[in-house]
Amino acid sequence: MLTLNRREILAALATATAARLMRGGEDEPPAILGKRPMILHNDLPEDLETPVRYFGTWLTPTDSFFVRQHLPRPRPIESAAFRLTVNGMVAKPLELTLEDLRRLPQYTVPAVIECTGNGRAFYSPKVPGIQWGRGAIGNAEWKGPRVSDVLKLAGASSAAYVEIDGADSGVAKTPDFVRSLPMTKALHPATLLALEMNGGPLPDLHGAPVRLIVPGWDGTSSVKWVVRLSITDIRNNGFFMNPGYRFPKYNLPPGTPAKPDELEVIEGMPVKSSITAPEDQSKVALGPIAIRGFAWAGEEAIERVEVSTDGGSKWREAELSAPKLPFAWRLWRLNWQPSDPGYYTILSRATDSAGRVQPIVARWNPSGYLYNAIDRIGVIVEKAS
Ligand SMILES: Nc1nc2c(c(=O)[nH]1)N[C@H]1C(S)=C(S)[C@@H](COP(=O)(O)O)O[C@H]1N2
Ligand SMILES: [Mo]
Repeated sequence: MLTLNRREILAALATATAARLMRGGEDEPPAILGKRPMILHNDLPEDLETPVRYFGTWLTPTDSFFVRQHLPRPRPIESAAFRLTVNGMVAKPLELTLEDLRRLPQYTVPAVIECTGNGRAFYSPKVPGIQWGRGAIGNAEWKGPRVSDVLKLAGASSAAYVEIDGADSGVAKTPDFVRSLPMTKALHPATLLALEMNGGPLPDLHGAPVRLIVPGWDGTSSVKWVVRLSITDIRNNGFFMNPGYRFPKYNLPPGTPAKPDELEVIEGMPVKSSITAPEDQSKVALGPIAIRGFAWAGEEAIERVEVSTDGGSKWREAELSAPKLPFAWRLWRLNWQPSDPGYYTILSRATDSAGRVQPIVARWNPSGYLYNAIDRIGVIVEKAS
């Protein structure tokens, strides 16, 4: 096992080649591809986790937003050469330019993207896959036309699915990245083809020039580098729909395999809170301590976050940031004044607007998806010297 320090490598040092792909003429070498130093799980393709100390603002800055890729990034496309194909069960198949997409009404949606495997490292027994901790998640403002407006342009019929293809293509044993989105979710007014992220152009790492945003669903649904939408009655059955990104219908004894016909496609996300300060196992001085974190609940809004500083015996309600929205997260904070030095176990537990509460134990599954147990850290409170 690598230590935390060794995992937190300056990505710029680790992949000099990737840095060369950086466009623009900065004076000093930037951190990799416009990112602050991230927890580097893979360099090619880039899998970058946000260290918890970067969280603390409602919008996660683009330069610290996590990155997840299964395949090498596609070669950047000249804006003028870009075409989005819309085909299948449509009256009028289309090849849309970026200008066509910009001419449609533009909408802004704040939404979390959380990787389905966020928190995988906390499952016991361990499961294979990237050992994400708390940082395969971020909340950003996405802007672009609605998928529904694009489908209207093409005269899409009332089929069951939209199939979405990203420009990244299969390599070795990893197949092409294609996903199916149920039409009801595709037509939701918050489902966008994003051209912008946090008020700036969508960066290449996050799917430029066009990515899908499926608010409230698992990160995998938000296909990057979108080049084709196909209207169809058949759900895609490629790796990223089956067996990838499926969850057991029934609870499994931890450590046991799932029956393939008892796996379901993951859609909406569960209620979850994470503690971002203090850091787990850190030392803090005796005195007032701000305990902070974020909480989100997929398509629901966060109603309440409770915090315990004594291992779950007593709970206090944390202060929540406005606004209270579906899809986006809320930051929370609890001011704590421990009376004595010593070791403290701090827990956070969120409740959403549908009444869902974070469980004590997350549902173990062979792929380590959807980890959402009550969060837990330990801190050492020391007498100020
Ligand atoms: N084309 C394409 N889209 C993709 C992926 C990918 O590998 N290829 N990864 C998905 C997964 S698993 C996640 S969690 C999100 C991550 O988005 P981000 O890198 O912008 O944070 O993108 C999704 N979209
Ligand atoms: Mo993911």
